[in-house]
Amino acid sequence: MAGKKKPLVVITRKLPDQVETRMRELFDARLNLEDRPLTQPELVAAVKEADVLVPTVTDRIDEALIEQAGENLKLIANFGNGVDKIDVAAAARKGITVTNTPNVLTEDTADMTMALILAVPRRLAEGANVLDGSGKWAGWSPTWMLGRRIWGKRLGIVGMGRIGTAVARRAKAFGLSIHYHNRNHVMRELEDELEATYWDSLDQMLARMDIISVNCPSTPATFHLLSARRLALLQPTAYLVNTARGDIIDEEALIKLLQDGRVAGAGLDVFENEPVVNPKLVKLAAKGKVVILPHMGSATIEGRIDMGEKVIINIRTFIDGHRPPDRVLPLRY
Ligand code: 8YV
Repeated sequence: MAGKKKPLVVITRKLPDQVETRMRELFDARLNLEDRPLTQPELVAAVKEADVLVPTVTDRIDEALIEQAGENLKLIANFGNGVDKIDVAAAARKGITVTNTPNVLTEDTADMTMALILAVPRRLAEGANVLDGSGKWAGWSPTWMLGRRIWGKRLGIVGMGRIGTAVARRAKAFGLSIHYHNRNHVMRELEDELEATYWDSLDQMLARMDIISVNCPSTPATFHLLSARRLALLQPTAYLVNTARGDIIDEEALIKLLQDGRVAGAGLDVFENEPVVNPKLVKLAAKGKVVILPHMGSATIEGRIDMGEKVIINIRTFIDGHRPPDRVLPLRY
C-alpha cells in the first residue's frame, strides 16, 4: 500500500479494539467510537464519500440509499453473515460489490441455538428467575418446575445451511433425531452422518416435530415462511426456536398461538421489528412461555474479532483488484 492512497473506509458501529486498530493501520478508517447507530443523513453522507462502507445488521442499506452513493463507493463489506438489510441487486446495478462474514460465526450461533433448544423445554430462565433473593423457593419438590425431555425428541431444522448443519450436529449429540426442510437435499454423506430425514413438504415436517429450529436466511422468499397457516400446523406440545431473522416467522400469529396454549413455547433471539420487541412477547417471557434474547447468536469476542478480520480480508483483496473471498451475489430466486 506504500504511496498508494489509503481507501476511506466508513465503519458504522464500534468494532472490537484490535479490529479497529488494524483497520486504522491499513485504511483511512472512519470509526464509530460512540457505537451510536448512524442516522439516515449520516449514512447518506457516508455512502457519498466512502470508498468502502462497513455496515452491520442495524443499518438499512436499501436502493434509495445506494442510489445516493458517490462514484468512489465500490464495496459494501458487511460486518455480519446475513445481508437481508442490504439491497444487493441495487448495489450490483451500481457496480458496487457486497461481501459478508460467513463461517466464523457458525459454531457460536449454533451454540446459542442449542442453548435455546435446551432452555425453553427445560424452563431454564423460569427456574433461574425464581432464585431472585425474594425467598420464593421453598426447596426441592417432586412435581415442581417440571419441563419436557429433550433427548429422543424430533428436531425439525428449517434451512440446512452452515448454521443449520452445526445445530444438527449438536442436537444429534443431545439425542435428538434430525429432520430438515431445505430447498434441496444436503450431500448424501452429511445426511448419513446426521442420520437426517429430509422433508420436501415443510407443512408435513411442521406437523410432526417436537422442536422446530429456524436457520434459513431472510430473503423475499422466506418472509413469513412460518406463516399463521403453517404455525397452526405445529403440535400443541411443540417448541419453536429462531436465531435466524425475525421476519421469517409471522410474529403476531406466533404470539396468538402461545397465548392460546396451542404452541408449548418459543426461544427467540431475533424479532420482526428489532430492536423493538413486542410487549406481548415480554409478557409471555415473564410467564416462562418464551425465552427471548437480544440478538446474541454470534455474540462472542472471538467471533466478532473473526468477523472483523474477515471484513479486513475482503477489503484488502478487493482493493488489490482481486475478487474478495466472501462476495455476495444478488439472489436469483
Ligand atoms: C451479526 C448476525 O452479529 O451475522 C449475522 O447475520 O445476525 C449476527 O451474527 C450481525 O448481523 C452483525 O451485523
